[in-house]
Amino acid sequence: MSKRILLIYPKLDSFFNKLSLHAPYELLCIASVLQDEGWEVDIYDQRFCEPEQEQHEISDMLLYTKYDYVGISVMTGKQIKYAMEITEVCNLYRIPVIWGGWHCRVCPEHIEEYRNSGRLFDFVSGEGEEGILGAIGGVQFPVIAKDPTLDFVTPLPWDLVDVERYVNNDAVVGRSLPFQLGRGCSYACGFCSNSVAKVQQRYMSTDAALEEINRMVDKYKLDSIFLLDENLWDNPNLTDIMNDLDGRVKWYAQMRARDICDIERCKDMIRWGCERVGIGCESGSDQILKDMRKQETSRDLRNSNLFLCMTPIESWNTWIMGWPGETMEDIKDTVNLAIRMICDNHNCYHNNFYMLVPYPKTKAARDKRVAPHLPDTLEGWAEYDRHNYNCPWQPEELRKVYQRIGFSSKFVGRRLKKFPQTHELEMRFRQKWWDFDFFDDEEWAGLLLEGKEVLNDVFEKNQGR
Ligand code: B12
Ligand code: SF4
Repeated sequence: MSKRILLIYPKLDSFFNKLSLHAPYELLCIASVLQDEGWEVDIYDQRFCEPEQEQHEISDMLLYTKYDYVGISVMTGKQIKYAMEITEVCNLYRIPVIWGGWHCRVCPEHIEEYRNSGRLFDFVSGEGEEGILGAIGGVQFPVIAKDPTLDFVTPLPWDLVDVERYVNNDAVVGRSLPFQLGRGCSYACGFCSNSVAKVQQRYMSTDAALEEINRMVDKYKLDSIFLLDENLWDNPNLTDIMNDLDGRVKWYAQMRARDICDIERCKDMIRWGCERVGIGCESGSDQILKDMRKQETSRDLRNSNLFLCMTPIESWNTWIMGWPGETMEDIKDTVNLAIRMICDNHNCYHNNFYMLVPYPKTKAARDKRVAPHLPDTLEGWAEYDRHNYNCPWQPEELRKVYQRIGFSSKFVGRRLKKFPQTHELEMRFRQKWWDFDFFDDEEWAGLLLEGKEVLNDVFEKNQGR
């Protein structure tokens, strides 16, 4: 009789349950090698489950199918909480549970304690493919560890999930699925979990990548792929892969600003069908960028935007407010750069400005002003909500300004053109950004109210879209 395993992607926090339903790509990679070893695999994505059904749905699955193991993916934050709940249910059915994923990578000591308490069968603190085979078989698979490529995840068993649930993602145009050409990143930014997990860099071979992408595009009639790579330009096979695809499918990817400051590269990106890049700008202050170990300057950010301006490629930028030690001058530099970039490039958009969320063991989390505010247990990280952190390590006068920038960033530089009711307020907020005028309490109380009304209006009209 063949062996059977259930892989689970638990819920995220409520914001992400509604938006961005990226397919559980990590589970497909693991499923691929499990199938090669003769396992029957099912994948369950809890994000689709109605809140009142959470316990029942899992119970029903465990009751009606005889699973030998359950594997759960766990990122820092609410996913831990849901993973613990699921694990409790599995324990009732005496099914051994194995955890893997980013929280296991960055905080293995907490998970070890949890395992030692007898509630968890095992966990994997590195790449899951080899790790899970080791956990369930008690043997090592050096074949994967020694493979310098990522080819062992192919072919990805997309038929284990209902692809139609994921192809229409809010963040992309047309039918799209995620794909990863390579893992790891050679940088170590002070807010990024990569700097802690030190993921081994490995890349899919050109032939395997082409076969896999072409297969996905044909089978699922894709318009685009969403590349999950953390640092695309590290990949030595990129040019060959993209040249061969020759723009047959559009793509989206994260990129570093400095990597875009090259006219030939921009020409390639257009030819290769790049639609949009996500750029982690983080700050307009060179001092803060340096402290973050970004290895980029505000000049790189401005220049990359000017390069992109000559292309049809959109940029969706992210910014981080509240880095420990950030001053009012630093914030001013950031707001100034962000507003200039929108004026320089009509294809430049900014995501909401969020507060720094220090993830375990990163440079940000180890800062002595920040560390006392962070959890140090598994249960503590399970309640860690990126919306609750309002930089208690920063002075009150800055926190007020952060709040106002954060709120107005829902309008300034966003993709709200199709909502005329936002235009007037966007112009007013833009002027505030130009003037760095965030200090009048009474005026801002009014603006916040007006803004909330407009957003409610937009939100209501788009429900059920
Ligand atoms: C796509 C993505 C998302 C998607 C969801 C992913 C999904 N599957 O649906 C969305 C957009 C929703 C998302 C949201 C967030 N994300 Co995100 N996301 C990613 C991204 C870019 C790709 C994930 C992926 O599929 N990777 C490819 C797979 C193959 O690699 P992997 O995830 O590392 O998985 C391997 C191992 O971890 C392990 N593994 C994973 N699961 C399991 C399960 C078992 C049983 C086993 C044994 C092993 C195992 O094996 C896998 C294969 O080797 C990663 C960065 C990256 N490139 O990985 C960030 C990343 C995972 N996200 C991150 C963060 C911080 C967030 C947010 C908090 C962002 C934010 N600021 O709001 C939110 C989470 C909100 C919440 N907690 O509720 C961090 C995680 C940090 C951490 N300590 O947990 C990452 C690593 C980015 C970073 N470099 O900091 N994210
Ligand atoms: S370049 Fe991106 S993925 Fe790499 S360490 Fe910095 S933030 Fe993380």
